Amino acid sequence: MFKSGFVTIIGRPNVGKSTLLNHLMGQKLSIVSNKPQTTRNNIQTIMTGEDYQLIFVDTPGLHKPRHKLGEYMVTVAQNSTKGVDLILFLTTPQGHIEKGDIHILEELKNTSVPIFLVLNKVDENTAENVAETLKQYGEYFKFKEIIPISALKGKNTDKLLELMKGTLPEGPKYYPEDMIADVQEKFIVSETIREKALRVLNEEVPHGIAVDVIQMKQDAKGMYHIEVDLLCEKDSHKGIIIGKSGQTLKRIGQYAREDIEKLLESRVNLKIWVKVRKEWRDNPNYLKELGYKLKK
Ligand SMILES: Nc1nc2c(ncn2[C@@H]2O[C@H](COP(=O)(O)OP(=O)(O)OP(=O)(O)O)[C@@H](O)[C@H]2O)c(=O)[nH]1
Ligand SMILES: [Mg+2]
Repeated sequence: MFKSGFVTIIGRPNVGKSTLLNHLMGQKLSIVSNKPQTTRNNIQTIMTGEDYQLIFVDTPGLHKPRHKLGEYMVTVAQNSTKGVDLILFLTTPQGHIEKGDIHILEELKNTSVPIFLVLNKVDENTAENVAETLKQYGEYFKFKEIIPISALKGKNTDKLLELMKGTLPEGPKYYPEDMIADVQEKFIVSETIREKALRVLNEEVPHGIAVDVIQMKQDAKGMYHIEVDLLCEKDSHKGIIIGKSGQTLKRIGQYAREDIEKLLESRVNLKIWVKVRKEWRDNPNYLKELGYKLKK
């Protein structure tokens, strides 16, 4: 009997959803950073075994939105809990129930989809903290399973996978077995550049960044020529992104190129143009253009 199902990974920003997805898939498919609100779209990946297929959905962190981009992010994450076979609710050991989690669990109260509580980052927390958090969440909400893990160190993630397989209903092979993600190379390229910008830049600037791939083509020698617009919200941000004698932008480009070369398995010539789009995060036209639009 073949089993299959959709598993959505939800939780507050920065709890490690994308890290878990990458770890389960054994490769980097979703970008990760130490700043909240890194993931902006639902990212679907596919794991196929002998007799099962799991389709994971990584989602943007659930938070109180402050602009239209944020509203979009929260909507896609909320929509991801509908029509799936399992919800992984990720949180971290705080020793108490986080306020943001109360909102999320309130929304999930009436769903018939089974929910696992996945307590991540146990590697950087004390055993007491972990135990107390598990206890409090367990008393507050009826989870199908409760499991402490470290997505970063791969602790208990095999066990989590076994538990997930155990809940799968009988179902079809939704995707061919050699398919691992439903995103295009272009998307991974733009996300990689955004990830490096998040890494290199401080606080305020990175959240207002978007990357638009305007050209991506391969020449006769197999080298890729990629040109992107790196959009930011203010003239002052543009100055920060470029940096003194262009040093900051150069670093972003260098890190991104290294990763993209690995991804595409060929040499890459990457050109990044920094442009200002005032308040693009609140502009429906810009959002649509950049692919932040709800699928019908
Ligand atoms: N110590 C530790 N750090 C972790 C673990 N999992 C993730 N992190 C770190 O937590 C930060 C956030 O990880 P992400 O995977 O980007 O978190 P996310 O939930 O996808 O965040 P958003 O996309 O912003 O909602 C990164 O710096 C990760 O390296 C873990 O198990 N242990
Ligand atoms: Mg993420």
